[in-house]
Amino acid sequence: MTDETKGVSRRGLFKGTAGVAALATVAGTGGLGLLASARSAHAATGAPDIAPGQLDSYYGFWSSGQSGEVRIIGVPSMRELMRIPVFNRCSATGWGSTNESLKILTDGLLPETKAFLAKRGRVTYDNGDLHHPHMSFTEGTYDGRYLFANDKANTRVARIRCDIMKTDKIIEIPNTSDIHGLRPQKYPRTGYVFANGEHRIPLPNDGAILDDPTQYHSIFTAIDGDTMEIAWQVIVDGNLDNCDADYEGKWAFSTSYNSEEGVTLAEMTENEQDWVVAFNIAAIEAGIKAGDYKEYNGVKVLDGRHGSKYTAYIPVSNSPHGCNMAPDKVHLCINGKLSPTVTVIDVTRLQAVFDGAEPRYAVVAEPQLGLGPLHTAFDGKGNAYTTLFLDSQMVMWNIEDAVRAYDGADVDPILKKIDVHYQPGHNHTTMGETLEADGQFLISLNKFSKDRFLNVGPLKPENDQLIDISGGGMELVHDGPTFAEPHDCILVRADKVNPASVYDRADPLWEEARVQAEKDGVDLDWGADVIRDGNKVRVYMHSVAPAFSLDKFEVNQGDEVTIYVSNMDEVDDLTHGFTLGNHGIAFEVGPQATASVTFTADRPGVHWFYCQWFCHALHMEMRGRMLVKPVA
Ligand code: CUK
Ligand code: CUA
Repeated sequence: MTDETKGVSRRGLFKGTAGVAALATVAGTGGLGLLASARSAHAATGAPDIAPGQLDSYYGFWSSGQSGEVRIIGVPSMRELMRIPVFNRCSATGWGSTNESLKILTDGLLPETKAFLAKRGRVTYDNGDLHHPHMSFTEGTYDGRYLFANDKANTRVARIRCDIMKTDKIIEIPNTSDIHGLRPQKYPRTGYVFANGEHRIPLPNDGAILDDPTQYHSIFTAIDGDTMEIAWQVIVDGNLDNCDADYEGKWAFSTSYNSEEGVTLAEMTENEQDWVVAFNIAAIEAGIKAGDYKEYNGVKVLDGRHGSKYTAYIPVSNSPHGCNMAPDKVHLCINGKLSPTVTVIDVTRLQAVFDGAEPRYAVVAEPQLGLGPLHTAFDGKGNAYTTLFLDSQMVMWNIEDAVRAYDGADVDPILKKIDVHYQPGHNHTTMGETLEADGQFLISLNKFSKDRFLNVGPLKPENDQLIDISGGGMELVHDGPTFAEPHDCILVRADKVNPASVYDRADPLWEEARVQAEKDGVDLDWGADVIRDGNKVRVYMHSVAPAFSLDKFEVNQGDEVTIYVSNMDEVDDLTHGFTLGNHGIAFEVGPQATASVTFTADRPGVHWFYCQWFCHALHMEMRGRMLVKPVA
């Protein structure tokens, strides 16, 4: 296949020769023709110019912070492709009101949380604070199975199935408060999902200990990514912030601020130094086997405070933030935040530290990069890119040069700085947290957009900027406004992700509907049935554009009604919806999917239900009536 056949202009090709040459080395990985055209186009026009109908080369999975969802953004076009509801509610898809989504949103809650919510007339939380979406790994690279994400607000971890791009598990993490840093194990596979409890609380947090911060703890959690059950937890000193894992399956790391274990800002920033905690996975697993733990809420909790064989505390400057493992398998970058430095730890030296070496022995570089380093990304060619929050800059530097400078060589590791707009938090490179880091694009997730877009009032969007790094430098090529508030993203080569276009009728998502239909002797696929069971009524219908299989059904006022809708269209992109007027009920029914909702029919009268997903020329006619007979 030539670039001509991908629709790249000749002019663009000539202008983009450097990029095209670089691409030749990674060709055959799918969809890369686009990179050439995006790059050549921006050379001509100043922005990545993806032709209509042209596909992106990378899936970007974006967090959304306090919005509680995950967004899929095409890169390099920066087009928003989809939103995946996770901890939030979604008016379009019915996430949070269908039985299938409520099961996922409630099953993993702790009993005391369920009781707390029940007293407020609710079954689950309505909000979340999703910072860190990361894909499952096999042997150091993305495997396209799952995404995992944290909820800082309500101490939960979610899993998204990448075959259908829907959340399939949400669990609440006991014994800890406010899950922040989250990363999957990279090798040999995920495996564990590591999650940091940020805020220190008493254990147990039952009110027996209140204003005595010396008895608060932070806890590091390892979740089994296959079962979404908690494998073990480790109590640590200090606060936990961000985390990462190595490429050999030996270590996990967390940045830790507040070594003072204070509870006020002044107390938390008093010390000159905080630390990185290194977790020794093999030692922890042996400790679990040997029974060296206490059980809290059914979870095995090890003591990893200072002096334990499970952890090492490596001093770094006050209040480190980002924790990023380089794809060279050796260097772990700890971003200084309050210090202008990034501390580089050689993970091959960690065993020596566990064997008794002085902890700073593991530090092999500490370049001074600028003010407010928060996060670092990698190009797979030995360079690192660090966001400077206070300087509003991205700095590109060479890791080996930083190591040599730390050894006394007269070399400046800084290669280039560019302005970003404004105050960047996370950054990310294409495939940059995997062994397949390809050094094509860099994203800067900026916390402030200020004057970069039309003024939309006091609340302004964030600004996600795309930077082309393929030519060995940094060229800012795109501004992309986003709603509150991406903290982190990953950029996954398109061929790693292969979602289905229609559901499998055997999908476990609606297992309960399947079981109930069987009990009721009803065909879930093709049925058009109303089953009465005392004051419970189960309505089964299917949809084939442009009709539901029932155009009316009748229930009595006060009945508990469950409506099951199966979309039997087998056509790519033929989604139907089910909205029940004046009942606050609306949900998506994807092709070959079943979805259901349960409510009490306590409004006598005629209520129309309709399909809210434009599906056919007769979409407006795709509707029917629910007749609610008053009870005298
Ligand atoms: S944190 Cu937000 S900028 Cu939650 Cu990963 Cu650093
Ligand atoms: Cu079915 Cu609109």
